[in-house]
Amino acid sequence: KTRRDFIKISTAGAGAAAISFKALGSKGFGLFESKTEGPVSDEDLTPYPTYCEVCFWKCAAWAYVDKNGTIRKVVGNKNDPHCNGRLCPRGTGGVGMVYDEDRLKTPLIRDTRKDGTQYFREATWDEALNKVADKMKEVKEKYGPEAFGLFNHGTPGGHFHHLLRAYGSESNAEPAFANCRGPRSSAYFSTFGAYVGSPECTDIRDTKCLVLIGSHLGENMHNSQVQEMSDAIDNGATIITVDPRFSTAAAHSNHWLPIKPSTDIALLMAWIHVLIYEGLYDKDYVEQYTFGLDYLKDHVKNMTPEWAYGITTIEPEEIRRTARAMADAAPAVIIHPGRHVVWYGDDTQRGRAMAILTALLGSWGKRGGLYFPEGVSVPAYPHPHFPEPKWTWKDWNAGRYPLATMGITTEALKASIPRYNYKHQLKAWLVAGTNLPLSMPDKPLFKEAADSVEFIAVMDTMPMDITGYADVIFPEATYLERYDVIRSAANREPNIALRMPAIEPKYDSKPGWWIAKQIGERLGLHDYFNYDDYSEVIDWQLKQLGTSLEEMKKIGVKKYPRKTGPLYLGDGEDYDFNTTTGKIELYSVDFADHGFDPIPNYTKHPEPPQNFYRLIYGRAPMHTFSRTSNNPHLSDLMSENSVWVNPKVADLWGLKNGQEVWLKNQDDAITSFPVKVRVTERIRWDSVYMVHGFGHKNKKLSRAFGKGAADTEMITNVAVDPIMGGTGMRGNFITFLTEDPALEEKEVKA
Ligand code: MGD
Ligand code: SF4
Repeated sequence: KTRRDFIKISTAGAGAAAISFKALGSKGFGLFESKTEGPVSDEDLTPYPTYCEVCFWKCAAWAYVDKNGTIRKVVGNKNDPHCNGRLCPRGTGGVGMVYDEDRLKTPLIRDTRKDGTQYFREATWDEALNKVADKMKEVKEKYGPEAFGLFNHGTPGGHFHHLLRAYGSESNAEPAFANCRGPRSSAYFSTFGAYVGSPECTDIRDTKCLVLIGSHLGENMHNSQVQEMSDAIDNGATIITVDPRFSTAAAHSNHWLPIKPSTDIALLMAWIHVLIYEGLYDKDYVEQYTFGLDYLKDHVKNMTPEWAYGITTIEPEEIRRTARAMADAAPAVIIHPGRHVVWYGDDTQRGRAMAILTALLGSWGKRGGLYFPEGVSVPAYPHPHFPEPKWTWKDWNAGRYPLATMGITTEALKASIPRYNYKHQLKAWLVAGTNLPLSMPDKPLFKEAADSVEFIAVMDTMPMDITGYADVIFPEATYLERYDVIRSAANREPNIALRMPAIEPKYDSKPGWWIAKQIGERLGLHDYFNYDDYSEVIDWQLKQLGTSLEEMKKIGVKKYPRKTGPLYLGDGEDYDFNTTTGKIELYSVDFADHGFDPIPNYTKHPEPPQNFYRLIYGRAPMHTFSRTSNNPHLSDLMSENSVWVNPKVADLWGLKNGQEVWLKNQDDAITSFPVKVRVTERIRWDSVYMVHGFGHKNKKLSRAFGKGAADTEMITNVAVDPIMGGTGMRGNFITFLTEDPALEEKEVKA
């Protein structure tokens, strides 16, 4: 028994009335109707501007509300470059987050019954806020404010980040860095002195050749990117997809390279070899803008397609053909930088290889390649300087991972466990908008950390698995019920988008900004929260940007002229890159200084033992991570995941389509739930594939509980990237159990 038992939320006497809300023609994602009302026309609806929170593309949208205060539909804002007026299925179904009857409805506090069992009881806001504020005061006195850590993701996390900084801590980490795009940031920054950002600055609409390396656009649904890809296909662009699985993108490709997993760097280096040794690279561009061609040429001398064939299983001629196709299209060619890129622990180096290839093709800063994005800088609402913490997340790393630019989640976990003996330890957590049990690899590490800290407060909209570890739970209002930070992501045209409430928060939920402010006030931090309503902050910011809340309520999105110059480099134009040499670094001076390979090398990774298969995982177009699995509309489209198994392997094991199996990994971890087999040629025989985000363990998620299996449970081996601390997750191998392991255990005991 642990200090903090995982509680499957069931409150004494929670039970708010079930909502009579039903999707009309649920597959169509047209209009959602409540049971008691018939269809309405647009004239009877009031539109409110928002931007979507179902994934992090943040498409701007209009939420249409009827006279009874029900949101009838959410549609894309036509003026928004993230969506061009069209939302993806998840965005349209986002309204299901509001009307999900499983939502968190009141603040909850962990309590212990007379018999010692723990449970959550309903609490008033005052009681819950006081409890968190008191704990923050106590931690500050006992250990210093730095010992209070924050795990955050998405916009809600931003408000808590502000609170934490005002309180004196910068001990925060979000999965979006170390579990997602961190290696890409380090790779592109060290090569070009710039980031690719989100939305990525890929000029897909004008490209002639799109190279996808483990990026399954189409299944990995990022709205405008997928729209542009579909236009590029219509315009006859060459699509090259490198994936051990025949993905949706592969099905639309001219070339599908079913690479042996974990060998991508060898393929990339062979492509670089062909471009250089066949003289196909952009000589003027490389001469003018890059540093280190001679080193690179020497480095890849023996990295021939024949060499790569032995590693990747891709035919040498196919490697040459595809390299030539890229060169033919250059500079209108995109080596897509990918997004969730933490695979094998050498991911920054793989990113570097992709960036170097991009440079040789002369496509950075070129039409149809990667453009120069520009964003709007939103001024901070005036507040006193944040206090200087004595230590920050950087100190957990103790000199390791020198290129980490954000807190590393696994380091935050280790800093929470006394036996790791970190000099700077975390004693308590705030968790905002991240479901750590399903997003963190190495579940035993997460559990030990959660059990070690003295206190956990979670702010979520749903009773996700993470809430079972909390001492205090704050029910946040969903994105359609609250004001939030102004969206200002960089794009071709600088732009901003407003999120305002379309309806009042349901139940006793409150917006994240309000919760953060209330805690701040209790800690005597009023000057950092010097407003009554967040709309005042937004209005002030908008006025600095030459508009107002009043105007933005009518338009939702505002575009601004560019100030930083054109989207693309002019021919032969002088350009100073923000790197050590001022050039695009084919040879990274920074990496050499830190003792890392200045030019990427292929290293061999462990292979599956006999009877085991490499676990690879990805996304489905109707779901985002674990956050959407219980959404009534999206679960209606896909309610569980399956495990893709090659027919040869299925034969060997006697597995049939639709049969339920449990998965067991190399460390004897077993999935909590069975998962259905999908027998398909679309996956290589040495690997299996699953969609991430299923296998929820909290019974309060009435649709998602026990549906499918969690890939995360199988990811106990993490290959850490020494450059920036990324958590490589694809070095895990699974085998099949065809009998219920729990039954087996019972039989043994009997
Ligand atoms: P989700 O699983 O979607 O994302 O990991 P997470 O950030 O944990 O969980 C989001 C949580 O936020 C949910 O609990 C949801 O209910 C809550 N939430 C949603 N909307 C709101 C809101 O408005 N307010 C509040 N307070 N809460 C809200 C994502 C992370 O996972 C990322 S970025 C990547 S790329 C990795 N992907 C990945 C993978 O592909 N496979 C495996 N095995 N692990 C992965 N981990 C990483
Ligand atoms: Fe929402 Fe889809 Fe846009 Fe993501 S891509 S923000 S889910 S509409």
